[in-house]
Amino acid sequence: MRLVLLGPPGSGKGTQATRLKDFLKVPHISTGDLLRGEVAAGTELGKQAKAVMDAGNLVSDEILLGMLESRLAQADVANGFILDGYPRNLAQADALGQLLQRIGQPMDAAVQLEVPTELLVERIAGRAKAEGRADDNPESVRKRLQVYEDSTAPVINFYKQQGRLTVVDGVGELDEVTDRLIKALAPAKA
Ligand code: B4P
Repeated sequence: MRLVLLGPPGSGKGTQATRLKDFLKVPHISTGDLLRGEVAAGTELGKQAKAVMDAGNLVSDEILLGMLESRLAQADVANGFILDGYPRNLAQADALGQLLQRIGQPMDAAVQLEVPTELLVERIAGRAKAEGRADDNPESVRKRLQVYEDSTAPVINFYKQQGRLTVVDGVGELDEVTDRLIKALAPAKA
């Protein structure tokens, strides 16, 4: 199964991907986690990305595509993957389509987790308290939500127009949302 998980910051993409990977038996690839890994390791890429991420902006398409290409070249993605956090704009959606075609791994499903904005802000505020992530401060969160509206929402429409989008309600207990996702993915998994 090659799944692209879409949704605004705080919609539960990372949270649910962690759960779904056991069900689908494929790795969870989070571009946010890959970037945070680079920052933590103090690499040149991480140094470039940190300020951009902390401000709630998107890291350059070129860096992201390079990072994703090398991750998708690893052996564990042979049976598929859950992609979380990519694509985040139309250029990335286009690059992803070309990359998957080149490596012979076409996308099976694109799923959008839908959550109202007030709840997104509440969840991220909760994570800020619990984990202290550098980009979970109110100013950066406002920016991330704006970037989502401006750049990522068109990606949702792009997949919708292609008839490839499934929308799943992301409100509720973690198990409830996971169950909804599993039901929504059943046809693509079969
Ligand atoms: P990400 O790491 O993707 O961060 P995110 O959008 O906030 O989502 P995340 O997956 O972490 O959170 P989740 O919704 O699961 O990106 C961070 C930054 O990296 C970006 O701003 C950008 O700078 C950069 N970046 C990443 N990808 C990029 C790309 N492709 N191009 C350019 N730049 C890129 O969860 C949030 C919180 O909600 C958690 O605390 C969780 O516990 C809680 N939660 C989840 N589900 C819940 C539920 N059902 N009920 C209650 N709480 C819930």
